[in-house]
Amino acid sequence: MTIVVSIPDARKTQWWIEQLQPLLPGWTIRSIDDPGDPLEVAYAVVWRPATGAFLPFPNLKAIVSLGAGIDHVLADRRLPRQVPIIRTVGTDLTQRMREYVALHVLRHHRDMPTIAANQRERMWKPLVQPPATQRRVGVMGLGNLGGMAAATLAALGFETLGWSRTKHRIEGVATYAGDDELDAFLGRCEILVCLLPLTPATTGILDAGLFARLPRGASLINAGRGPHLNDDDLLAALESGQLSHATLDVFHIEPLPAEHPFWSHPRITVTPHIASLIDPATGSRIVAANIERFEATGTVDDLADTERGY
Ligand code: NDP
Ligand code: OXD
Repeated sequence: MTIVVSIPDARKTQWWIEQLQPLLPGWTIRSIDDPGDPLEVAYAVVWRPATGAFLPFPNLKAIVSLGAGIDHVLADRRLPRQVPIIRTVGTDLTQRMREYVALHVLRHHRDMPTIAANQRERMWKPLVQPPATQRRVGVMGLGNLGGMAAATLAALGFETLGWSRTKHRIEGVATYAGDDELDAFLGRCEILVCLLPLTPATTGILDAGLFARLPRGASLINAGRGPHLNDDDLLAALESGQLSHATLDVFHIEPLPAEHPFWSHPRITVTPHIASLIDPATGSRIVAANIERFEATGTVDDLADTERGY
């Protein structure tokens, strides 16, 4: 039986194949571009697969997303809807996201963008910020990543809030749930972190209406997905002073096109979708364990709910 790997970068595809093969000795692991007998293909391990990529494989048992998000798989209009999707999550992913969120929340909290701009002008201007205990930070999405990020911010001393679809309990975090509690949550967020999955309900959620409900001068960190954000609304909110700064890791089009205004905006920080990732060395162990468990039991903990979209 065969496992095919599909990643838009041939070198990375090869790297994953080399890491997975010794862990799954009973399987033949091949690139999706050279799958051998298509009837033998039982699993596809993928990141941003091409439209229709799975159609040649009628015996596919599951699709393994090489990431926490499954939006890149569901985006395929010709996806065989009955095939389960397994997310790849693990301690590397949560650890890296905790680091990214802590780094950028602290950077906004201590107004490092202004201090860096002052340095460029050789300007010695001490800025006094309140301690973290007097800074309110909100996290949208309290799943694997958002839940851990919120706990990390609370441990740093921030007054931490969290919002999700259903109610969560996290020590030291004031939690809100559903559309009814969104306004109460937003009204308190001086720094807002988006770690939502991309679904029809969350597409475009970071728009002018949402920004208007934040305290004036709030800042935004989006490490969820690019289409959560209305780009023009962000530029207008920065222009009006409703928002003071944004750090963006994800974009409608990736790589972010060279002519996009975000690149040169003085109050936008662009990072190239590196908030968190799973590398083949550790990720392959998680993928292999999930495939073995799925083979044995027909399910895994990291099974996505394709109806819900995450
Ligand atoms: P999870 O599926 O574990 O958690 C998703 C969270 O979002 C849950 O708390 C869920 O609520 C909440 N949520 C979903 N829909 C809504 C809604 N309509 N309203 C309110 N809350 C909602 O996901 P992860 O934490 O593992 O990952 C989150 C996302 O982070 C990924 O989907 C991906 O897009 C992004 N990501 C980005 C990376 C990067 O490097 N930039 C790296 C990895 C992931 P509930 O718990 O109630 O269901
Ligand atoms: C993911 C990502 O979904 O890296 O894991 O964006």
